[in-house]
Amino acid sequence: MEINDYIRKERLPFIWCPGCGNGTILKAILTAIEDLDYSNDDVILVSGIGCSSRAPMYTTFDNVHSLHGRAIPLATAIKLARPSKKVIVITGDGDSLAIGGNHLIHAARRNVDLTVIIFNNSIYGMTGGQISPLTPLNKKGTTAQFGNIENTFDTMKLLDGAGATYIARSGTYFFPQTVKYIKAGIIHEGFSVIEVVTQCPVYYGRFNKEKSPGEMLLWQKENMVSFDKAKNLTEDELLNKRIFGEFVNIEKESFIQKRSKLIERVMSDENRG
Ligand SMILES: Cc1ncc(C[n+]2csc(CCOP(=O)(O)OP(=O)(O)O)c2C)c(N)n1
Ligand code: SF4
Repeated sequence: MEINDYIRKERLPFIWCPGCGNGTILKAILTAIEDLDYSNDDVILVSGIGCSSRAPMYTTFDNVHSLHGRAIPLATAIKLARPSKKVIVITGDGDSLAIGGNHLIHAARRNVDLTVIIFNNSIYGMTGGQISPLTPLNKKGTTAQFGNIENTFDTMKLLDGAGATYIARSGTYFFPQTVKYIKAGIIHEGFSVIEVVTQCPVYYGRFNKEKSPGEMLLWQKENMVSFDKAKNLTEDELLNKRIFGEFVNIEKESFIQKRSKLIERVMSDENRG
């Protein structure tokens, strides 16, 4: 299938504002799925609530637009019921790390076979620019008009600590890398998360005087440092930079694999007496 075959054309135009990065990430997801040669029946997209969570509705896959923060438990249930399907969660930084943060860390701990794509625009877009757990220190939002005084999560460190077996960060400026990490995440057996830094010019950009979507993309070009390059930089040199690349890519028995073994054991003649 080709990328256009995955687009639900009757749902167009997108609700997204001009210059929003969400369309770029959706294209990266569909390019990855096209490269992997999956059909409509192979993939299920599950999202929460937010501008980013609208993405599945523009696709022809079976998809569920669920509740704010609750996409991961729903996706887990779908994966358990249909283990042969590739279940992909589409979520915002608020959806996944604020209200949905607990689900994210426990899915990582269990190594559930899901791929989670975090659209990180550093803000709550849909509800008007409130700060999220990924709004950088001192940056502004409607709930932090004099600058954010809260520290942010480092999603990569958080998920590494929680047990995720594939984690990567990219940005809308780095399209080929984004596709590459999404593909790697989808074929990975276990819990995979790809955080994609993206631009919300309407709320994040406007409040923070980042004038245009183009300038926001150039910010990524100049301030996102590759994982390998970052190893040779000091903490001071890395201040205010974001590192992109694959942070973790390990093999570990996944939740579905363990569950299959458990079912086999429980159903064995020995246990059934
Ligand atoms: C239980 C619940 N709480 C709050 C909301 C309101 N709400 C909808 S979207 C959203 C935040 C969206 O931000 P994010 O997840 O970062 O996605 P974005 O819109 O930036 O893509 C909030 C707070 C809701 N719909 N449901
Ligand atoms: S509010 Fe921001 S994240 Fe939402 S569609 Fe507009 S630019 Fe995109």
